Amino acid sequence: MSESTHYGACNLCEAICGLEFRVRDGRIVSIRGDERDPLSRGHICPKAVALQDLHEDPDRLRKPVKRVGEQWQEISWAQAFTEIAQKTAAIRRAHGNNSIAVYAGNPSVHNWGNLTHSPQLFSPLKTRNRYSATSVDQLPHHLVAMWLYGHQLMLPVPDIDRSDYILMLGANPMASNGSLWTVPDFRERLKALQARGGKLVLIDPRRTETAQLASAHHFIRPGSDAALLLALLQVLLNEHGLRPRRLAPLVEGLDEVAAQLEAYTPERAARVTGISAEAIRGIADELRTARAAAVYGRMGVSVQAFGTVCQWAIALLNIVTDNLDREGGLMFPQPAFDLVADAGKRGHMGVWQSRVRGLPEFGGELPVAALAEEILTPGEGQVRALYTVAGNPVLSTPNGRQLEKALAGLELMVSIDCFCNETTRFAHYILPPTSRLEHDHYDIIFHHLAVRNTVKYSPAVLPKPAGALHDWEIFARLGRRLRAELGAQGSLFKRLGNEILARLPPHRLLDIALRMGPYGRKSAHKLTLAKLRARPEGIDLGALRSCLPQRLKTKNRRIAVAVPAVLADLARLDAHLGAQEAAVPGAEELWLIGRRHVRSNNSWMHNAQRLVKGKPRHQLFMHPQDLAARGIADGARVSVRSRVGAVEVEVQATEDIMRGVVSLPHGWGHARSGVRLRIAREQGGQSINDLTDEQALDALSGNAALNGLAVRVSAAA
Ligand SMILES: Nc1nc2c(c(=O)[nH]1)N[C@H]1C(S)=C(S)[C@@H](COP(=O)(O)OP(=O)(O)OC[C@H]3O[C@@H](n4cnc5c(=O)[nH]c(N)nc54)[C@H](O)[C@@H]3O)O[C@H]1N2
Ligand SMILES: Nc1nc2c(c(=O)[nH]1)N[C@H]1C(S)=C(S)[C@@H](COP(=O)(O)OP(=O)(O)OC[C@H]3O[C@@H](n4cnc5c(=O)[nH]c(N)nc54)[C@H](O)[C@@H]3O)O[C@H]1N2
Ligand code: SF4
Ligand SMILES: [Mo]
Repeated sequence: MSESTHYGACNLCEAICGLEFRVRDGRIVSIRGDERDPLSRGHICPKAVALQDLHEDPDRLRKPVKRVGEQWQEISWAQAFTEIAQKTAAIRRAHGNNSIAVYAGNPSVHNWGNLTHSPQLFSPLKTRNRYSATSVDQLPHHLVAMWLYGHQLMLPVPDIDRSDYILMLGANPMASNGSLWTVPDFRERLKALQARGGKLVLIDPRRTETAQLASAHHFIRPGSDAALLLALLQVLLNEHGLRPRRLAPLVEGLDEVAAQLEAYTPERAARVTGISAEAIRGIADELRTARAAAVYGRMGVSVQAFGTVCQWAIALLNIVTDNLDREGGLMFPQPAFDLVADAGKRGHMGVWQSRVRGLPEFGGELPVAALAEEILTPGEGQVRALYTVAGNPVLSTPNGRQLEKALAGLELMVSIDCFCNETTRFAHYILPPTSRLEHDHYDIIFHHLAVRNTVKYSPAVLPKPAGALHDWEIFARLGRRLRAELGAQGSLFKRLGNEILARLPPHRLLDIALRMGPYGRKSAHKLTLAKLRARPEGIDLGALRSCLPQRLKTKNRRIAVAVPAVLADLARLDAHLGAQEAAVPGAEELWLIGRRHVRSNNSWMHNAQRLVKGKPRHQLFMHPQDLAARGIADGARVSVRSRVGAVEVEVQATEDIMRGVVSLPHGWGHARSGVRLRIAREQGGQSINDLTDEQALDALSGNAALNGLAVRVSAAA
């Protein structure tokens, strides 16, 4: 009997918790939190043990498969790569570069091989039809970061461990474990904040798991946060005449903003948000007087019709109160593998538009709400082939039924994915990578968002099976075949560079990046991969430090807050607020919002028995008075209808949701034909994205407005 212990980081969500794995005879026998991890300090959630379930899942694909009619045939990698490369090249020759689209899903940012090697596959395609989960998620954050700080990845995080006051909107870290805020063990950090006499004030249409711990919670009508945030800014800028002192040399345009916000009074905000003017002035006072405060907002305020205005206003609140780049306020992490140093990835917008609706690209990607119409609408540039990587857009993007129709008509669809799920069942080829336990990991993204600067390399826990390929190897090999098929591209040096990069495994790139990085050979740390290997629990690089003047990437090295595009969007906001003022809560139309649960992760972890056991968690939450008004009983089946579709679900009465609001989690609805997820299929539930509307966008960014959708609910027939 052989037994061994391994250490690593969990890469299921953004918290990157340190784990300890015990392995006996090639099988996992336990997964526990690693108390020595300097960031997570032993914290884990129930999903960590599901890493074993994912690995052992009999439904997980281990070999490439090709769809022949209704059947899936196992084929060799060589056959898969040859056929895919030939078919892709033929489609491109016949219909041009943009006839091939790419969609990258959420795990792409959690799997470092995708980050280092996906350009091998996608750059040679030269397509403008690139999509990802970013445009159903955090796009407004990138846009605001690019405008204010000059780099799309300059996303400051609340320095919770030293803060005294956090105003949080539309986030539920008790379920999500933090987002664009790597904050493992949020509960303990919050308790410590409260023990110091600090406060967490939460704004959410639902009394969430986080609300239960908050010092104060205010219900808000979905989609009205911009009115609240602008009123807070208005009170601080105009009623108090507040201007930052410490940040003054860096900031320009505040007077212009102040003048534009005169009309956003707390009284007006009260009428649309449901939060009293007195409470709004109270929050402004608390923000103004707290020793160190942070304003933070996530999915609820990003993925709604005014996501960008909200994120801009949040950034400005932190600037006006002098809390940006300050201990206990909002700080910029400084990771060892530092992408902000990469001048090439600063971000750009509107360099091209989508063909059908004219939506702007951001950072080289188009809004995914436009993907289905780009496939379905005939004409030059119509999408005929699609690659999906680590994504399940049928369940994750608005109007999933429309996307299903589109996928069914593709000439070629290739999915790099471990499961045959709601999306990949439409593929002609599924290319499955190794499991998360079979490859090594370094978190390239989330150290940029972490509440402490730390660094950690996680070697593979289990050996790679014979014949299996990692994600990065699939990208590298298929990319090489494709380049050959498309004809050699670029200069000799460019081709040489490609060949070298394709052969270098991610860990070799990491070693180079560490040496070149801020803790590398020019620093006292002298980080190398070897040093990381010797310290598998991770290395502490210290608390977050003020760094804004050096890190700022804008051309004039200042923060120009009066962003013209945002100020221009206020007219759209005014029209929306007018309509919302007139709305009667709980009348015919209800506002639909989403939710997350700690035992679930987007759409793809419902095949783990350990996570789905117990009573179902996908009911529609609805206020008892809204139910009574419709003569519907708690627990009944109801029909929920929107402009694009209808679903039938079970309803659960709860006073933890605001009147006029209903909530349904996303990622459910697995019982579709051809889905090969035996446990998930049995779970019931419907996809909220069969209701969400591909036309409902934050017009400024192109991000989908998934929260705050108007729906009607009635007893099921
Ligand atoms: N367990 C678990 N963890 C996860 C995930 C998961 O699926 N499960 N997903 C991961 C991913 S991909 C992400 S992006 C993060 C997301 O992380 P969070 O944003 O923290 O998670 P959500 O639960 O989506 O929180 C959004 C909150 O916004 C509220 N809300 C909805 N509409 C509005 C509105 O108009 N205004 C306001 N103020 N609030 C509103 C909702 O009630 C909800 O509580 O979580 C990550 N972590
Ligand atoms: N209505 C509504 N819709 C939402 C949201 C919401 O709050 N409400 N949240 C949105 C958010 S924040 C996000 S991030 C998106 C997520 O949207 P997606 O990224 O499209 O969906 P996921 O459910 O994360 O699907 C992940 C896929 O990756 C595969 N996979 C897992 N690990 C790996 C790996 O290591 N390699 C490869 N190649 N494949 C892997 C899984 O099998 C699965 O098919 O959903 C969005 N959709
Ligand atoms: S919170 Fe859970 S899923 Fe997220 S990294 Fe930690 S253990 Fe993994
Ligand atoms: Mo996300």
